[in-house]
Amino acid sequence: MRIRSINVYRALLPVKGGAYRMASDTVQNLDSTLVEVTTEDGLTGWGETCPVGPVYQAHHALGARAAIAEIAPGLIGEQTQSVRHLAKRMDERLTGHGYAKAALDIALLDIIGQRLGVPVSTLLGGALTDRVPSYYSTIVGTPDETARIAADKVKAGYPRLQIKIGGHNLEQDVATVHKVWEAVGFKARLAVDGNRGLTVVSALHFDRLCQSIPFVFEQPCNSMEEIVTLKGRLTHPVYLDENTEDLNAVLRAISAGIADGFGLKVTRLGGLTKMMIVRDMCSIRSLPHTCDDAWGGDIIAAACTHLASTVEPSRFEGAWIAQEYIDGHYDNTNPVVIENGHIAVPQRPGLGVKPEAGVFGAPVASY
Ligand code: 0XW
Ligand code: MG
Repeated sequence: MRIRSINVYRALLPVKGGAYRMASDTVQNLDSTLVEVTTEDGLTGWGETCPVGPVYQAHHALGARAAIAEIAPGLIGEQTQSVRHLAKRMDERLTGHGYAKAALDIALLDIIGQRLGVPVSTLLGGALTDRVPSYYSTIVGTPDETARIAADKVKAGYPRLQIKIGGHNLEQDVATVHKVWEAVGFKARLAVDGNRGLTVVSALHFDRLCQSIPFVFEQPCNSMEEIVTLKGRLTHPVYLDENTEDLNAVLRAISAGIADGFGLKVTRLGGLTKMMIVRDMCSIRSLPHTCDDAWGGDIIAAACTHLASTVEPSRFEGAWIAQEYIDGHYDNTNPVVIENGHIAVPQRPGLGVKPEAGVFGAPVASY
């Protein structure tokens, strides 16, 4: 069945609590782009891409919509049974911009799943579980407040915490991680995320001053080259996040042994189809990873959860979704929610989530 139309919508997602603070940027209001792809026989599939502001990585909301404007007209009339065909058509229209193509990739999988009567997780190779662990990500804050939040979130059932550091002084970062460790100890696995904010020098000092605390050190410095220079000099394992800009970057990080694991974002890698490849590359080298996106509502949360359910659980670091920071849902009948630090995998055909009629207002573009 062929694509009849593509509508593009915008959703503004104010950050619950006021602000989400990382070393690289503080964001207060996120601008999400949704695509609704309709086939000639009236099936609709949804996709979403929502950069966490324009600074976190080389993505921005207007860029996503401009890229979709280049691509979408060329998809009208195309067959929907092959994601590979759709990927080829998208690449013929626009080079790069995987984070925009990701929304269309997700929407197509939603359509195929509904047509076959299977959840998207089945199209991704099959779920290994019906409930995936999530992790809680704190914002850059004071040591005492961060430790209090960390303890609360462990009590709420999160098996893993990600503590944000960077963007202020070393003393505060060191104190934060020590206080969190005193508060939660081995009750949760810990990641410490620098969000590109540390120099090599400060990463080395921070690492040594926290030597006895077991955590993984996520994206300490800006570039993969800086992180290469840390190799052999750090106590803690290093995970890459923002530097995994595409499949080639992941391939380099794995083959050169630069990363011990990854914080992965579905849209940054170009969608679920590309994420499957990365999942399998990580599996070959037994590398742990997350399955997240930078931000977004129920559609992207469902996409992350479907993929997460297909990752070998012993190597899975959790699916981060923005639900804790967003008021309300696109689909109040089948919302994607975190309960006891875990997310139930949608079981209905396709993504298992359908935005309610009119929830985004009028489309901002139609093709
Ligand atoms: C914790 N996250 C998944 C949410 C924000 O997008 C930042 C990100 C990260 O790990 O850097
Ligand atoms: Mg990160």
